[in-house]
Amino acid sequence: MDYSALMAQADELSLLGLGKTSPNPIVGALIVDESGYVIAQDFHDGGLHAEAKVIKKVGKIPKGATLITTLEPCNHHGKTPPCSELIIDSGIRKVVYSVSDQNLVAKGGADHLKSAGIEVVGGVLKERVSHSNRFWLNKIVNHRPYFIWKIGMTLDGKISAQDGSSKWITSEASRMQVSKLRGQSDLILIGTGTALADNPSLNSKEENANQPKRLVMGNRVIPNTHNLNDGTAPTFFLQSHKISDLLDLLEKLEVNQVLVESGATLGTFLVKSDVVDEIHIYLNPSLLGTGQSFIGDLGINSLENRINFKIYSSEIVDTDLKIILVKDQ
Ligand code: AOF
Ligand code: ZN
Repeated sequence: MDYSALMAQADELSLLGLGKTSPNPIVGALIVDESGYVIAQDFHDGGLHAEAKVIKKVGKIPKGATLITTLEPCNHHGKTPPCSELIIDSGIRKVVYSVSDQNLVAKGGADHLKSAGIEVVGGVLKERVSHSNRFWLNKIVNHRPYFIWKIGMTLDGKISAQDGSSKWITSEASRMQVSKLRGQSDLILIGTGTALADNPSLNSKEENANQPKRLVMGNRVIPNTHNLNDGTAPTFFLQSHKISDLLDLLEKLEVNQVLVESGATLGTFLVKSDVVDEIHIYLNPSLLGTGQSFIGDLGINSLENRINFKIYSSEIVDTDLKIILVKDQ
């Protein structure tokens, strides 16, 4: 049986849960019959665990069926009973998973299944699935959410012109991608400067989109008439400039991932605070010369102290170049 192809399918499914599962992981699962034919597939969307959903879908498990799941089945009584027990009771004799569960309260599912005589294979497509679940996995390790900073800018790194105009620097296709990313996000963070200057809604324009929480950081007050107060998504105002206050609030809000759509002030502050894990740049090949730069003074005066990122991917999106950067550890 081609476990890699089946795991790739489970991974694709898991991505449908992005933006819906925090503080929990995204998980995709399949049940295949003896010949490898998929008889049920589902993903975690904040309710039942993915394994429980597929087992429920099949009902009576046929002999020789295998469970394929992107995450090692849990072994604890949390919001739901342990999936390990459910699997043992279901009659499934083989479990294939990708990423081990590092969550101290839930781990140990694989060993428990093995001790019940179930054949267990772990680590299939581990790198790919870990990347899909990087928000949750990072949170377990770093005890803070994963920050993605999205920037739409000109070739010379400007996010608005001298007269303040900024609509639009990037193509419509690029902005559609950002709209999709919003729908997959747990929370969108901006500063009061962007809130007052752009009056953004920060909504995803996708059909039936999940609308992420919104958080505005800074001391200035945002008038009631602004779009951020339109009630379309829970919105929070943090009147502070301290990173510890931000991280404390994000902890309370139980988010795995934050999409930063700020200007230079907040962006620079977050880079200096060493929390930016990933940057999505939409680079439009135009020049302004003057205007607002996407980043401010980082207090670096020598090349040897520069902050390095690695290129994860690059892609042409209509008129723009999209570059995804990750922190160079
Ligand atoms: C999920 N969905 O499909 C799987 C999870 O908060 P609880 O009780 O739902 O337990 C969450 C833990 O269960 C989670 O951190 C992870 O370790 C494990 N597996 N969680 O939300 C799922 N399979
Ligand atoms: Zn579970």
